[in-house]
Amino acid sequence: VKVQQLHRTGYHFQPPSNWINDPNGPMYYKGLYHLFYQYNPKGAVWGNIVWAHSVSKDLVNWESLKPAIYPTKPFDIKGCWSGSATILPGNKPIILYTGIDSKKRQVQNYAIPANLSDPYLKKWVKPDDNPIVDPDKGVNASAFRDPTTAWRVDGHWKILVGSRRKSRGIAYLYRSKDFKKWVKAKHPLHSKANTGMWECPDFFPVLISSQNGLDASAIGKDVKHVLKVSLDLTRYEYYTIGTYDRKKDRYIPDNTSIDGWDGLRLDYGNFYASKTFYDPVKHRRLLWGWVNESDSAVADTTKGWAGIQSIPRKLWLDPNGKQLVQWPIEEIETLRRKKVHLCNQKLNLGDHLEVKGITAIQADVDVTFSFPSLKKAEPFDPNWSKLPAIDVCAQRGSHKQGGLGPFGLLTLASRNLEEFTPIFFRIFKDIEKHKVLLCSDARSSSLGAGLYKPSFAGFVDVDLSTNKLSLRSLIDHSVVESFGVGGKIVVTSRVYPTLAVFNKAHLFLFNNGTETIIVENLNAWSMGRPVMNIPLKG
Ligand code: DQQ
Repeated sequence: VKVQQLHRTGYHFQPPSNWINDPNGPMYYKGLYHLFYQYNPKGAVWGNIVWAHSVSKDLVNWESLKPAIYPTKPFDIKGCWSGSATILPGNKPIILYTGIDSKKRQVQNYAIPANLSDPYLKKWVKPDDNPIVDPDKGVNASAFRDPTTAWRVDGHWKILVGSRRKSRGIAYLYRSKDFKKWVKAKHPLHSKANTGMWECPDFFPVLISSQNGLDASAIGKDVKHVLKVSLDLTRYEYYTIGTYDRKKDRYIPDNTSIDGWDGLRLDYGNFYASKTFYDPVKHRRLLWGWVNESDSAVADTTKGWAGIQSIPRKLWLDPNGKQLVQWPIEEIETLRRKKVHLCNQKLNLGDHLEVKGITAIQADVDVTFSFPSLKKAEPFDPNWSKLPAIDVCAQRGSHKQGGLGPFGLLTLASRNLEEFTPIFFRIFKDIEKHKVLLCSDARSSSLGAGLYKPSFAGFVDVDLSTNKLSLRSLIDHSVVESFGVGGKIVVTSRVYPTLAVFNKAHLFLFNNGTETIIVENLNAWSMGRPVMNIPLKG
């Protein structure tokens, strides 16, 4: 299959061809960041899964190596599924991953580098004492996967394995002294009724009043914990902030957010099977997520590739302690090329203002809007409080005239707006306070047929006393990753324009509300192309 360039991303992580899904085992080792990922070497659909392997000095430019882990032994002969890396004392990386064994059971295996003096960690060994965790009698062997990075408490290593019992989602806890003999804890770390299979659990500490990250084993009074799971049922992820009781080995979510599928989301759009790791170089916790296609499998096969990884994001606890904040890694700014700047531009009802002079197909846009007051905010329909944000966005969209908003960006737009992906705010007046919706609405993104075009959206808890809202969007051919309010809300969309392609894509600012909006400050850059998975020489 000849790989189609149309819609291929310019600066998002992807291999030269074929299918990818979950990011696996991200880590830093001897000067290099390593990213592994679920990969089909044989085509652009899911199957034949191996751990592909890439390395980078800056998380922007990537070299690809040969697959690190692939089916060879009875304990993984039917597939090498997702997992995580842990750096053991003495700077020794170890990978835990799910093998599909010869009986099609899901088991947990380990792999270690063949040569610790090779910073590329090209060769991995899967010792014969695998698997190290078997599904016991009480565990569903076809729903038992995706081991986390291990953390250590009082000389004991701990990991989670995602699972379910009937429709209850479960994060099983295992303990080990030597990383080889693992014993299941009597109680799971956490579980929740009616959430279905928990894929790719992630469990990590965050600091209460710092943007710095922590190693998985960190403890202290100023530490909270985060539990994130990927829900197979809805294909969305949710997380809670909570307390980790190290004595009882239980996680207790705070009651500041819903512990369930309609709880907090890392991303209100297309983002799944995400995973964080601690970056010891810049003392930060970084997040990767799989951003899959929203086109048909037939189209994926035709174009010869499917799936990308998100831009890595730094993440930390919001000062209010109730949610996480995310921001694209600062390294991505090295790709910024030509810049345009706007300030104090008025947007009246119905205005479209083109942002000219950059490559709108591959851009980084950062904008702050202000408004004179909240008076004109449209009322919040009480019926909407039962609806997910995506449905509220579907009802109001970017077209329906509002009071305060909709205003924002029209990304990947054709000249005459036959196609555009609007990223916008709508502000509603509710009984006690205002509600702010950020929407990334793919419904108008393409004239093409057979596409999944959801009106992705989320509500964001924001202090409106400054009469300002900010938005940053990373636009890249068929993906728009949008960070609202300094990263308090993120929405990612995959879109496939037919007219707004290559140099025919445009970028506009718009306002469709009766209140005048001021573009206080806008910086937009053309984005360059990094080295993206060129095979390492030698
Ligand atoms: N993808 C992997 C599984 C995981 C799922 C298989 C999540 O390990 O549960 O490719 O996307």
